[in-house]
Amino acid sequence: MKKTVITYGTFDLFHIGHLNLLNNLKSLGDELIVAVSTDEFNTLKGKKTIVPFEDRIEIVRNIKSVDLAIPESDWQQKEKNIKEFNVSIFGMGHDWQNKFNDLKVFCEVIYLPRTEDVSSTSLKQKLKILDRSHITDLKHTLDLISSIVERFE
Ligand code: C2G
Repeated sequence: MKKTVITYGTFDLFHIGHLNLLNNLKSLGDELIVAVSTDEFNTLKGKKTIVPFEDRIEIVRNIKSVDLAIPESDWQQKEKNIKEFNVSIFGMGHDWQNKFNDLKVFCEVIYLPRTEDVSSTSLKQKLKILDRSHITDLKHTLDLISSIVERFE
């Protein structure tokens, strides 16, 4: 019987942490389904994203390990998805450790190690430093420091 694995996430600024998780999950079964959080659901999660949903799901859809990508639009759809796709394994990164144990009545629930030192949040911070307005702020600060130094010369 085909072993289907499912996972859920935002997958903003798709990075190696996401790829490692998807590849690890696919290695546990024959088919991997990924539910990608819609922009509206991310607002519910209190999560701001850079990349719009249509692009995030299209990127995930084209990852070699992914067999099907579907929208994640609410917290309650997991049980329905597990039943409709006859899922054997529900998997997430361990930052969600024990948060979805209620699904154990429907399928195996696993939490895999996260990839260290990379996250959408850290990438956004790095991008922010490159942002023009940030450079303008830095220039103003330097001008202020220069004017202070001149007074003491
Ligand atoms: N992840 C990882 N290593 C990282 C970053 C993320 O293994 N360095 C994993 C997370 O643990 C998660 C998946 O990649 O299992 C997707 O991460 P996010 O896009 O941040 O997903 P999140 O916003 O946590 O949404 O209903 C569940 C939620 O939709 C999960």
